[in-house]
Amino acid sequence: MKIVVTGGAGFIGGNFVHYMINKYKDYKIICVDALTYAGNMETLDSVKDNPNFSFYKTDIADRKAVYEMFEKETPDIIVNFAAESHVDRSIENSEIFLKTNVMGTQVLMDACRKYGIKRYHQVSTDEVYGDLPLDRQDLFFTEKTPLHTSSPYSASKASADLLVGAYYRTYNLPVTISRCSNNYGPYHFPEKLIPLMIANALNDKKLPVYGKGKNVRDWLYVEDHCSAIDLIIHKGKVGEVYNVGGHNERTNLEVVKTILHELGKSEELIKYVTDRKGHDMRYAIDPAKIHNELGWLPTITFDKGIKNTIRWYLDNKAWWENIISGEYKNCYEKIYTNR
Ligand code: NAD
Ligand code: TDX
Repeated sequence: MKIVVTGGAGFIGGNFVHYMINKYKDYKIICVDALTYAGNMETLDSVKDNPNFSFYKTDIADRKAVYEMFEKETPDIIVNFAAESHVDRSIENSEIFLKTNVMGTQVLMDACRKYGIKRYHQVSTDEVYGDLPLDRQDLFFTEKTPLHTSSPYSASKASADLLVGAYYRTYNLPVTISRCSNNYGPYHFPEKLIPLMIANALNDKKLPVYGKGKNVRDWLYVEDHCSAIDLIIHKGKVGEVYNVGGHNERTNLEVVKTILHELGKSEELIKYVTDRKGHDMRYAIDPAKIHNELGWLPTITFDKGIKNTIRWYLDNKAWWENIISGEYKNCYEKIYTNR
């Protein structure tokens, strides 16, 4: 089996590459990644010399390059992780989000139509459903919840999902879509809540909590997301959407305080800053479908996962210190100074 993993030098794609290489010794994993600010070859250090792994530095929106890769590799399955993924950046400027997340998806699916494919899998997000109110704990996102987006990022992901559905209906392209809740774990780029708070706490820098910190996210350890996608590409039904989540809801403040507690740091490091524009209040996934139909269940509790994650950031300082001391520094200043 030959599987193309786009965005494999990023957080979830990188974890998925490791997961698949370790689990399927006879599969060929082909990583396609443009190496944007979020892509990092160091994430692929341990697999880069594996004979079952190859790497293309390619933009998924570059039709010529994508077609060439298809001609050379004749893949069986595409798993599309490649995306601009940070909500705050999409609020600053959404242009690249539309190009990569929507047009990149189109190019990949056109290549699938032209060269033939067993499965095109789109890695989507729970953010396409919008948000839920804090005072309705009985409500969850199901696969039937209407798309209702808030940020330019989520609008671009929802647009891509609609296009994937259109290619299934119109051209019979064998597609599946997964919509997962917030991931955390190793190799998470330190602009996102959990790694940013770990890095700042370790450096005794202020921890910028948006608004009052009451927004709720539904956290899933990244390896559990990888196992869900593995099941969907092998056993999922073509044309279907699968929600992925583990009922691990936490307010942002709870998450930040847990990190401070685990690191033995003072809560005085918390700094409440101006809220994110259009900030979604609560995400909460109902994973009943993937559980009932494919037998998927998460295996790592939040308590265990956050400990693993903090341990990983302590043991792999070079990986993230390289990032926060480089070009990303300017972006951090832009988002957080005078906020
Ligand atoms: P990330 O930002 O860490 O990684 C994205 C990767 O895609 C990077 O390696 C980057 O270089 C690459 N990339 C960006 N533009 C590209 C392009 N035009 N061509 C080729 N490669 C390109 O993102 P992530 O957090 O790993 O998210 C991966 C996917 O999962 C995204 O599609 C995201 O929408 C989705 N998702 C993320 C989460 C989460 O909590 N992080 C949750 C649900 C869904
Ligand atoms: O400095 C911060 N302070 C803060 O309070 C940052 C970076 C975030 N936050 C808040 C905003 C959110 O309520 O923490 C929460 C999580 O923020 P992010 O880590 O930026 O994630 P989120 O906006 O929830 O989106 C993530 O999950 C869904 C991913 O980045 C998306 O790619 C994915 O689709």
